[in-house]
Amino acid sequence: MGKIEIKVSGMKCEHCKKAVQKALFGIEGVDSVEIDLETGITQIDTSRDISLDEIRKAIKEAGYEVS
Ligand SMILES: [Cu+2]
Repeated sequence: MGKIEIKVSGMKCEHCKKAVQKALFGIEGVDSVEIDLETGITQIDTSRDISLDEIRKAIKEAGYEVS
């Protein structure tokens, strides 16, 4: 349905990437997550309207920032 692109900062390794993925999949309606570790560019496919605030909060709780 929807596509959201954000930039996540603070990821340094595969472990960080997995933590961000896990945080995003914890949000209802997140169908797929593609993360480029080098740039932090994160593409999210969603099956409902998810606010940027909701995404920002989940990522912050995992210990990273949306820039
Ligand atoms: Cu890491």
